[in-house]
Amino acid sequence: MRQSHQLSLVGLLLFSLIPSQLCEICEVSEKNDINPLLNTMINSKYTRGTSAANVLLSLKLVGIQNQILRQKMVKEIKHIVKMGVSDLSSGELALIILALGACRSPEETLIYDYHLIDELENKFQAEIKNMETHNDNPLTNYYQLSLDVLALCLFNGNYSTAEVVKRFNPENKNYYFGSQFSVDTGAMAVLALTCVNRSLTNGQVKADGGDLTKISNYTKSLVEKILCKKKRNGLIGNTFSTGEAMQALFVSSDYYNETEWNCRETLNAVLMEISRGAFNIPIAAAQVLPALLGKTYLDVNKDSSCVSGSGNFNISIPEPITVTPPESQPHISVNYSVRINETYSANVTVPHGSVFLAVMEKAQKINHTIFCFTMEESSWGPYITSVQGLWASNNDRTYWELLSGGKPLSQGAGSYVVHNGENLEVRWSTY
Ligand code: CBY
Repeated sequence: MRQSHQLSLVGLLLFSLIPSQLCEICEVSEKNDINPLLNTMINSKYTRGTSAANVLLSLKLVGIQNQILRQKMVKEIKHIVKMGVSDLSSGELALIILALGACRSPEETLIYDYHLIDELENKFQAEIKNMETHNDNPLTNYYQLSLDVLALCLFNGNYSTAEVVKRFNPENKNYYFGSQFSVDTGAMAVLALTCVNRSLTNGQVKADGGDLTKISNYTKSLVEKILCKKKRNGLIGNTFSTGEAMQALFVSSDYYNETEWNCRETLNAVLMEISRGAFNIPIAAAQVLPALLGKTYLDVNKDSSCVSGSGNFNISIPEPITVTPPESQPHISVNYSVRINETYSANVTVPHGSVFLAVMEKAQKINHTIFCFTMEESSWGPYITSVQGLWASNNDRTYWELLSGGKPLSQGAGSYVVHNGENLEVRWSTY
């Protein structure tokens, strides 16, 4: 064969390899891109409770060996476990188990010393019991029930496959908030169902063939629903659900066609959001990180995944936060309303750069009867539990929805920065 022919054959061969390689490699190549996420996790003063579990899980999965940060999170989790886990919700405990148990590290023993698997089995039972007595509504939500099944499945806890089949049908209302399919919830359910499917397939857990078929069908349908939520820019659901949607799609590639999802496009959209500073609270950074390095929560008991040599990330020293003295801050004014059946409104002036919560506090000062509210600290920041004495309830699927210009916000009251002239609202809603 002439040399030029040989060369062109080699060229052809290389060319034919490129597309398939491009499809498979969907991980950040420039490690600096994820530094803002690491800095958020490091610099945060308050990485409490579930947030600490999320951060530890994430660091372990991607193989970040920063001992100071890891020890800080382990200490926080240890403290919670020692105080007693009865006040934790089922999903909070499931996350703690995942974080402690990931990657065979010394803190794994806490799971067994404190019988955390038994505790989770009980909490999962309590969720099911509540569904039986309260019109199919769990104590918490299906995102947490999925975390429960995932942790029980990965750490050999007891759960009934029949119960999983009964509860996790994709048409179940608990996957929806209002008419909207919750991508976060669907993604977590796909991870849980994939774990159950794998246990059934390799004989670890016994079940009849019908259950396996149903679990496969559910997974397929959930994956379809997730892919339907893909936006033009590549995000799936919104900024904060995309990382978990990616994890779900990584483990379920048998259920969709290569042409249905361009992982690179989604990855680039997330990188864009990182550069915009969107993941500026520890839990948001922790939830998106594993997917960016091709990891999923199903890798927690895979030895190989946790020592991925990603140890030498360039983690920079925290930059001092510059605080502008309050006097020099210009003020902005917004319209704030509380809507139950009637709408109660007020014009509220707050310093430039204030968050939604500051508006609510200011309004409360103006008129306590109309604008009084209560909140609870959650891993995502303050969650508004009541306004005007009217309380949100999981049993009734009621909550206080936050809106701007009539559109629901994708951030909570402690994170959303308000703008001059904006029409903000808290609305009594059902989901
Ligand atoms: N985590 C949980 O239990 C929460 C699960 C979750 C699906 C979660 C989103 C996803 C996640 N990754 O953690 C979730 N939200 C739920 C279940 C709920 C419901 C809570 C009640 C229940 N049954 O447990 C409910 C009421 C439907 C809900 N979320 C309300 C809200 C609004 C809160 C307003 C308030 N009263 O304070 C709000 C602000 C939406 C709105 N416009 O009113 C909201 N949620 C948002 C924005 C979010 C996202 C937070 C993003 C951010 N940067 O702050 C979210 C990530 C999350 C937390 N909710 Co909910 C979804 C998203 O945008 N992708 C497990 C536990 C162990 O940690």
